Amino acid sequence: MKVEPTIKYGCRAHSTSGEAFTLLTPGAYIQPTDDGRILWHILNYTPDEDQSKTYNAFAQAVTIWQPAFPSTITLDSTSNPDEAHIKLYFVNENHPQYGDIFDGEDGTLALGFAPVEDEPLKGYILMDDGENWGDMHTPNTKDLLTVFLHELGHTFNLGHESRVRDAIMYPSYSGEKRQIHQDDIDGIQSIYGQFGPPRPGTSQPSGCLSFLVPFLALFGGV
Ligand SMILES: [Ca+2]
Ligand SMILES: [Ca+2]
Ligand SMILES: [Zn+2]
Repeated sequence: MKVEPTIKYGCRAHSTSGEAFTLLTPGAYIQPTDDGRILWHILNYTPDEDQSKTYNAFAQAVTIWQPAFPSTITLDSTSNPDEAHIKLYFVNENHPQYGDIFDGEDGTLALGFAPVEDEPLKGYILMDDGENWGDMHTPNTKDLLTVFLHELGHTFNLGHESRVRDAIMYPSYSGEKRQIHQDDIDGIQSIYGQFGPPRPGTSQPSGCLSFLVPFLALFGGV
């Protein structure tokens, strides 16, 4: 019998029990550009892994999410952080603003922030560089792609899905997950189906209770 480590992602979401996917903030979504793009940008890199491998893992995570969206929306990279809806940022313990958010190895791995206007870190994925990151899960490394997939879900406004262990939005990390689940797709369709034809069998948004820790004391550019 496999014992799952008690490593948790650090999103600040609560879900009601017995529902399907949850949303971090009902009604919130990323407004695509006029030509239908949702843009992402990598602000910095971890010293743990080759930059190209980290970049490729993030690009792959985006590619895995893409089919969940209507065909009118394209997830695309940008070299301009100011226009990016989603920004990836690695935080080490000495960081002047965010150094106290994380907890070293294990515990919280990363934080993903919903696209809500009053959230200073909206669209940010903060990665705990107290972890040892890698391009696969090993006893000594945590898998970048798996965590990117999960945190991207939060930046799209998905909350946790505690009932479906194979969902990428399941709250705990227990090794590699390299795909998203129908439940994750249904969640994206409930948010972004407004931008294109919904897929057959798309669920309605579930009610959910969520809150974001505002990190107001940490507000500022990075
Ligand atoms: Ca940690
Ligand atoms: Ca590290
Ligand atoms: Zn999470």
